Amino acid sequence: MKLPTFNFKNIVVETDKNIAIVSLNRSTKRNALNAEMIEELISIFSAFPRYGVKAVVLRSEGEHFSAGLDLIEHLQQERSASDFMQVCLRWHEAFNKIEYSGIPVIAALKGATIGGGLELASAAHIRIADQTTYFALPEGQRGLFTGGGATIRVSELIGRARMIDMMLTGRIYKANEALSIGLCQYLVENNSDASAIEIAKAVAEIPPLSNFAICSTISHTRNMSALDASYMESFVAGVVNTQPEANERLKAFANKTAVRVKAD
Ligand code: 1HE
Repeated sequence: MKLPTFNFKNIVVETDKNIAIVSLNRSTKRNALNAEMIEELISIFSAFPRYGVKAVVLRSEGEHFSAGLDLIEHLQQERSASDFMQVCLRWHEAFNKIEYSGIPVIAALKGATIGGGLELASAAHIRIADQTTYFALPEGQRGLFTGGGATIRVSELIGRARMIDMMLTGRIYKANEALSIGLCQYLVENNSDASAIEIAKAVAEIPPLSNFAICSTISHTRNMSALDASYMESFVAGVVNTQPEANERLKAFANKTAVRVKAD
């Protein structure tokens, strides 16, 4: 798989076979998300499906995943309410591209995963933390409010009460506790990057149609009635579960050549 050369200033994109590795590359500013970086994320996540990317690792340079909204840019731009609404629409565009892309995105988290950084992480399909990772929503302390989809995604991950508590009190969740409340699904000793790459390579082996269904259908059902969601599920399953790749895998199961699902 070959991607064209992109002239990004705030992110770096590399490939490893059929997976792409997107690194936030603004560590001197603790990977704070400025408007330009959001545009770059929109561009790259829009491009991935065209180049056959099978899975994505989203990681950061430096010690912190992301310190959230670029507070200095926000201050200096003297934005009006409608200016900031437009900013939020671009954040939503970027993060929806990630969540609804149909391509699995694995986030490798470390250090500060704060505010908009947590909003970005929560758009990924799998979050891996290491022992340095911590999560916070200091919006209240800064006199701000979340604008990148946290009201939907973070509240879904941990529940409304915990999210409101984080925003009101500035409560910090360190890695262990974060794992137990669902802010991340994996906690590794060190180097969440290596674990994310390993998982990305494994999920890249899943048929693309299955990945497309897993990494978009479940998100789409959030806005549907149970009746409509089950109808859509049957529709998607009708297409996915009759694909030739499924047939091959089921034949392997029948021939006893496929791996068995065992706990030990
Ligand atoms: C930044 C930002 C930023 C660092 N915007 N420039 N987010 C926050 O409230 C978190 C703000 N940041 C911090 O609390 C700390 O910077 C960290 C805990 C992440 C890291 O601390 P430290 O001691 O390693 O770094 P530092 O000295 O605070 O910052 C290093 C540089 O990064 C410094 O720039 P410099 O030019 O003076 O060297 C900082 O200004 C810069 N920097 N964080 C801009 N966030 C859509 S709405 C979303 C709303 C939110 O995201 S609210 C959460 C905001």
